Amino acid sequence: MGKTIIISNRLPVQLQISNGTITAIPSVGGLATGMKSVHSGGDSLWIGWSGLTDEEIPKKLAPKIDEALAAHGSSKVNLNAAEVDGFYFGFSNRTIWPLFHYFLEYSEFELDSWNVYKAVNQKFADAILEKADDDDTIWIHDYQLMLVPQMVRDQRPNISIGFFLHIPFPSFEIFRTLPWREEVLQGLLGADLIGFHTYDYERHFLSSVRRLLGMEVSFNDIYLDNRIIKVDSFPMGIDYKKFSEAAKEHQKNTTAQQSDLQQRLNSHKKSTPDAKLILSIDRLDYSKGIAKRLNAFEYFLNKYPQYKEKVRLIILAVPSRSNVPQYQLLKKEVDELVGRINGDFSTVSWTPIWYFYRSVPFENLIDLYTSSDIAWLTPLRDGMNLVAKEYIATRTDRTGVLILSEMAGSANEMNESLLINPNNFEQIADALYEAINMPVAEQKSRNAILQKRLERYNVEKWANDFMSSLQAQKDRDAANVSKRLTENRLNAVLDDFKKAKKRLLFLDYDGTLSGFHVDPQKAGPDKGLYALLDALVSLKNTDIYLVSGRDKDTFTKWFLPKKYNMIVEHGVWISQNGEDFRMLENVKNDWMEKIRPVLESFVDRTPGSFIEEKTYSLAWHYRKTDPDFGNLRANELNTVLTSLIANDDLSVLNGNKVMEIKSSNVNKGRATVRVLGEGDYDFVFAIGDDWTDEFMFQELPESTVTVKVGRQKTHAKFYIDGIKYVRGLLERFTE
Ligand code: GDG
Repeated sequence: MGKTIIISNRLPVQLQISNGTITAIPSVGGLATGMKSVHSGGDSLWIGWSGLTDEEIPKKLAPKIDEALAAHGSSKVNLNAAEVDGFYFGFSNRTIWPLFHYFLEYSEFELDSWNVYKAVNQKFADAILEKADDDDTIWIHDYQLMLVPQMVRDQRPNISIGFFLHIPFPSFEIFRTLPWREEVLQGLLGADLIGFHTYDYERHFLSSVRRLLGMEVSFNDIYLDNRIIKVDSFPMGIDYKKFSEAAKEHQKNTTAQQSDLQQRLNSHKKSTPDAKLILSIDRLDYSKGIAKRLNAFEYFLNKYPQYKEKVRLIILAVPSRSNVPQYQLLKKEVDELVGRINGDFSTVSWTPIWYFYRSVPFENLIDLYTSSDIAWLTPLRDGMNLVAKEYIATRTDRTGVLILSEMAGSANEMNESLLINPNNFEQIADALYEAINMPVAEQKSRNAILQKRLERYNVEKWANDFMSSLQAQKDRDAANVSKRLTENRLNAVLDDFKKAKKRLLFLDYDGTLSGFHVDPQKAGPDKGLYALLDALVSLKNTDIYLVSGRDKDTFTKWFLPKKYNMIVEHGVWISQNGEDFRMLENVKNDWMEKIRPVLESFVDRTPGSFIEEKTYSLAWHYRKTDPDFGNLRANELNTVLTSLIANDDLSVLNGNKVMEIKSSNVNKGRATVRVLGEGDYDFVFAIGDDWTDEFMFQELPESTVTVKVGRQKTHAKFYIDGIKYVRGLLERFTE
């Protein structure tokens, strides 16, 4: 078993330099805790930035820092101030963060910061490569490092890589505005497993992969030439025990043991026993909806004036990214709003909002959670929102009401809270009213369900689930490898080929000898392909057949002058030794009159699709359509055709982005078997990539060497990774 390497922008350790000495203090954040089970013992390493730029680290201390970090199983990536600026404050936080949180108007598309982002991602990748062995497992975290998976994959093709995104993945319509969208997707696709908090983010990502890269996606698998990538959702949990235990301990504190903050909260509660404390905690970030929340609070006070002096809103806004302009503006806006609302509503004995702009120690966090009657969290977008989960975990007597924005990932798992749309002030005001008046029994029954779920699916379970899924992906890959046409297996095939007295090779054309083009007429043979086929055809005692679903006119033009043997239209026509095509199967085409108008109606209603008319079949192509829409229409067409052709001897072939209607007694399997019967062959080989080639793989005799191009499910004996390996393979026969 190899080791585990975790990579995140920041290390789970805080460095402090004072009086020339270094201390490394482990951070207490959710991620660090969650990874405990993964990052423990001597067989794991955490790589990240220490939080200090090169300029801030005195030269003399550098080796000491490495030592101090090593003691915590950590290793640092060095970044200078310019790198931190372009990579972190620049591309990560001025481009990706706003874009992925749907703040399109805040997203800056600066080439310079993109270049720094790329360079710094390469630094992280290099740091991994320096430490990684082939059997290690790499887990890369978050939006700052989206290019790292592919950078590592380039150098270590077989290493196991997982990636988890902690923020939302936006809808394709948003993501497509990024100038470097393809590069970002390609970067992520270096991973074997890509994890998101919710199914929505997962499906947005898959949709972008299909639409922008044109890749094949089946359920939550992405098919690459030589790998299958799994995409899944893993909703991150919290360290439940830590919060619930801290709350229990907190209750046992004597007055003397209580914090200053707790004593103040207590005296406030004592003076106004029936007043409710409403709490909100977030980093001061525009995605968290703090300004809107303040406006909504004002709206509530106007709509339900009876609650003046009966509620108090505590806002803890934790300073964050304060050198990004939007955050400075937000700070100003929030300061002003708090000032204005307090000015408008305060009385001699009441200030409606207590506003803290700072971060507080964990102890105070627990004071706030346990003292507040209501937690009110209204992010406009939030990957998950752990504060919501932490509040519930600290409510050991099960009282308390959570009002949560449905735009937070955690809303998916917290249905028992009061879910609101953060833009709907009317709804929010009513939710506050409901929370204030919710009977204790109802609070308890809601929280009981929430607590049970949070306790079970805690952060440790989350991390373990991700790691087991990554392991399963590795195992699945290993199982698949058993069918790969490896060098050893190929050598055995070539041996049989050489020994054979008479050989027969069937070669599919599109997707095997030639790549797919949006316009099928452009996928004609190139010089290299002619040269390869000439070499194969000139082999002694060897018959080569091109086997295709294409129409005979196209193949006549491309290949008849070369006198290659050809089977076209799935087996309707055959041409041997340069003779004109003759019919291999007796088929009719009188059914076409009935089917053509149906296909035409689908072309009319499906932009980008078209009909290809062959002598004995009709094909509806939809490669150029919107992928979702095309699939939807293909399903629809399938249903329509199935009922239409029930009494005819016709069948529908579902190929790669094409549906073809033709006589049932025509297929590549039947045609190749007939050709096989014409000679005394003792070596037979067939290669193809799509569904229609499966007929060959199934119907040719067991002794045939059948090869699938790509990793999809197949009846072939072997597979090769992708079309780019086909010609190299066929060349081996000519050596
Ligand atoms: C990102 C995504 C996703 C806050 N103030 C103090 C303090 N905290 C702690 C909370 C909580 C954490 O910080 C905040 O986590 P969130 O999940 O709410 O939000 P982000 O920081 O934006 O995190 C988010 C998360 O990644 C995980 O994937 O959920 O959507 O944006 O744990 O307790 N802790 C202390 N003092 C404070 O003043 N000690």
